[in-house]
Amino acid sequence: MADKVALITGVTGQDGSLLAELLLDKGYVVHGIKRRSSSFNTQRVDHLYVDPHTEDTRFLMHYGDMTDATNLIRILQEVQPDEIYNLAAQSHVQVSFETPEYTANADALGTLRLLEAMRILGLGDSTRFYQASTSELYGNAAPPQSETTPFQPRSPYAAAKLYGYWITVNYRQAYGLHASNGILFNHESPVRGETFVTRKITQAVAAIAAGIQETLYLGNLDAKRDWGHARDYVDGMWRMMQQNEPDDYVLATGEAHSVREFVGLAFEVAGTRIAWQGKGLEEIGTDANSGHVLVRVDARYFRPTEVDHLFGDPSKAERVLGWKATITLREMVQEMIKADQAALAEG
Ligand code: NDP
Ligand code: GDR
Repeated sequence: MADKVALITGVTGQDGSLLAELLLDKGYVVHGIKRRSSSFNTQRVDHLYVDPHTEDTRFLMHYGDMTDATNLIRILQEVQPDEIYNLAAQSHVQVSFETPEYTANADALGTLRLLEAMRILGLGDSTRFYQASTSELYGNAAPPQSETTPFQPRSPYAAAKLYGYWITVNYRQAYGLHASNGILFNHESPVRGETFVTRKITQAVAAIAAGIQETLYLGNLDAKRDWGHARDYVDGMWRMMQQNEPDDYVLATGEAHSVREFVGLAFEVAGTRIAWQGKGLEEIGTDANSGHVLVRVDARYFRPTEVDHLFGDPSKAERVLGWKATITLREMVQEMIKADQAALAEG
């Protein structure tokens, strides 16, 4: 039997790069879509790339953009994938308040463009589709959130992803596509984007320990998230695509922590105990030994509407997919800080 062929949109992102590694390990031929950029944007996948002129490469990249339908149609026609993983998105919640129209174009209409491309090319019977849906869909809904919890999106990002979720469900119901939503809670890794809160914290902890940064500025310390490790989550995506029937699944750890707790854990892993004082914008986190102020609150990082408390109920994924988060929060924080310290040491 021929090797399976996967197409990953957003292959240069955190999840895209980790999923590409997983699928290559499983013997897939992996195609990825990357955006044209004036500077290099393929650092996360450069190690997977083999020069196609010299060796038999199983990892190929195509220029493309979720806002360009004809380009998506052409790539799908060329690649004829068995599985499509739609991971490309303007994925930053706070940035979506600044770029709501672009976010809707890439995240909502981009999903529609891919599904339509599958239909136009008659790939409905041969190609399976994964949509990167998100716990942000739940917004204000009380935790724990599961597949049956009603969505209450609280940002332009979440509203765009809501369309992506429902258009995926609609194409499954209307045209019988094997199209599934993974409703994934926050997942992180050493290759997490530097402006998401976990990586911002681990990079700062490494830099403060090395004496090259004094203070970490953050927004809402009270927000609670269910943080897992991205390696576990890309495995869950693949499992969804191996099911005979398409469906929607929550992937989560089932545990929530505040941003404040994450900060405390990250400093603790690096050998510093944080003592908290004050409230609101005046709150500070100090080194409990020296009294130095290491953490301050900055109003610029607050969002017009916040999602206060997310933690997921992954029991359906556990039951049907045999999936469970395997990496603990502490293990993940240790891995992230170690990687950030190593990067600093390399200069
Ligand atoms: P990243 O932000 O790390 O990666 C996003 C990817 O999408 C990058 O490859 C980016 O390219 C690409 N991209 C952005 N806009 C476009 C566009 N217009 N056309 C083509 N490609 C584009 O996100 P993650 O890897 O963390 O997340 C993957 C997906 O999962 C996203 O859809 C995200 O919304 C969703 N998600 C993520 C969760 C998480 O906790 N990580 C949780 C739930 C859902 P470039 O590298 O050039 O910027
Ligand atoms: P989130 O992740 O919005 O949950 O979206 P992010 O790490 O950006 O924020 C998590 C929480 O931390 C609070 N916070 C800060 N956030 C950032 N980025 N920077 C700060 O300085 C800061 N201070 C406090 C935020 O207010 C928020 O409550 C991520 C993305 O990957 C989405 O694409 C994905 O869909 C969801 O996770 C699930």
